[in-house]
Amino acid sequence: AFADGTKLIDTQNYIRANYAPPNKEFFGLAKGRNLILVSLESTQDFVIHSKMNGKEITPFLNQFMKESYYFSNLYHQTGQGKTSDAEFLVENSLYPLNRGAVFFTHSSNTYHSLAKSLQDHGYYTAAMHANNKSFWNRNIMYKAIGYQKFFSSTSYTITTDNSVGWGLKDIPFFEQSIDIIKKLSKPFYVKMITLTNHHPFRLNVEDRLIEEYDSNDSVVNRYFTTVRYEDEAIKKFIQKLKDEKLYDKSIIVLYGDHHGISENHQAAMSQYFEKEITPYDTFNLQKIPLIIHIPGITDHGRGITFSKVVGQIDIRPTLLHLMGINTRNDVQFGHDLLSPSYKQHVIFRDGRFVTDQYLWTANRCYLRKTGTEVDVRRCKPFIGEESRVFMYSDKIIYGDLLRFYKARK
Ligand code: GP9
Ligand code: MN
Repeated sequence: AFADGTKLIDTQNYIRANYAPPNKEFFGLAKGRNLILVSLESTQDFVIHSKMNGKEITPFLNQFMKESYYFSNLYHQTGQGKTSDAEFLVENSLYPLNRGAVFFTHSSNTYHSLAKSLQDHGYYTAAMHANNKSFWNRNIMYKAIGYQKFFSSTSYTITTDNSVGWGLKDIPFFEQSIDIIKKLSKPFYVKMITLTNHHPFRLNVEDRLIEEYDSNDSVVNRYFTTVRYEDEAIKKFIQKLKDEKLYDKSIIVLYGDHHGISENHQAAMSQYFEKEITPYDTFNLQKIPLIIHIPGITDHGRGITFSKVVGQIDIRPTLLHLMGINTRNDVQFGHDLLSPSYKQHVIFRDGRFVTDQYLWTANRCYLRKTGTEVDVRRCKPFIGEESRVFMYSDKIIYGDLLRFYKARK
């Protein structure tokens, strides 16, 4: 599929050899629907189905995921580019860079993004985020990703009353977004990014739907309240989609971008979990939720929780296949999570990895399911395997090699 194939032969061979064909049972289940993709700021998976002082932290999501495909072992793979790295992974199924943010360093590259694939199939594409448009260089990078329109802070009514912390609160963000969304030409793809659950997790008293946690760490204490608020915002948003008759014709996808509580908050976290936090636990705190909701398909008792070990890199092919779009010739490093040939092996820049059986971190090998530390030799066959994949992915970014890509029809 390359005009200048010489630069990419190894990479393409690697990608072809590892291609995971779609699962016939799932392929095209959301064909022709609007795609509403929501990036959930700093939302880790441990809050799901958990309680804090007896109260559910995500009561709405806990119900919603029963009516969805939910991936309970999905690890984020972001680096210094944080939210933007998550966006990059999801759009392109390429790995963000080892250092810096690819949104800044390679914003004039050609990408064959999710947005572009959908646009090729007749979709109108837009991104919505109530922050300054140049944050993370989005105003430039979004052109390369190919969103036809970026609704940033200037598209929203932002006042001191409806703001907190980083800006517009999530509830008014979704409310105002609905007015924009309902006017878009259909089918559409909108990528929305929440903001309230961002460090340092500030919230007005009237928006606190649960009490703060009671450790010595005010950041961790507040985190629970902003996650609870975000949950409420999503609940209201889904209701609005129903009110506006947008719900039935859409596929709604929610994913956490990266962790919100860093390793600097171990004491409060071990108080919360009532146990010492080991490197194994730290690794698993890198899990974020992925919820794929297809009205009429995944609801009415047909939701499925998938416990396979997966990564953010896999979201793009999974969504495209659900939407009935082939990715056989795409240059992507993720695999369709619903494919029968999906291989559980998630890699990270610092050499850590996790497979169905093992978890490798801090030069220790653990059994993934139990956290039992085992002889490093058990992990040996996988150690270092990631470097070749990152080399291929980086080569594409550094060489801007997708400019040679021509989609085969
Ligand atoms: C800012 C928001 C937060 O617009 O996406 O970015 P983060 O600090 O999480 O990367
Ligand atoms: Mn973020």
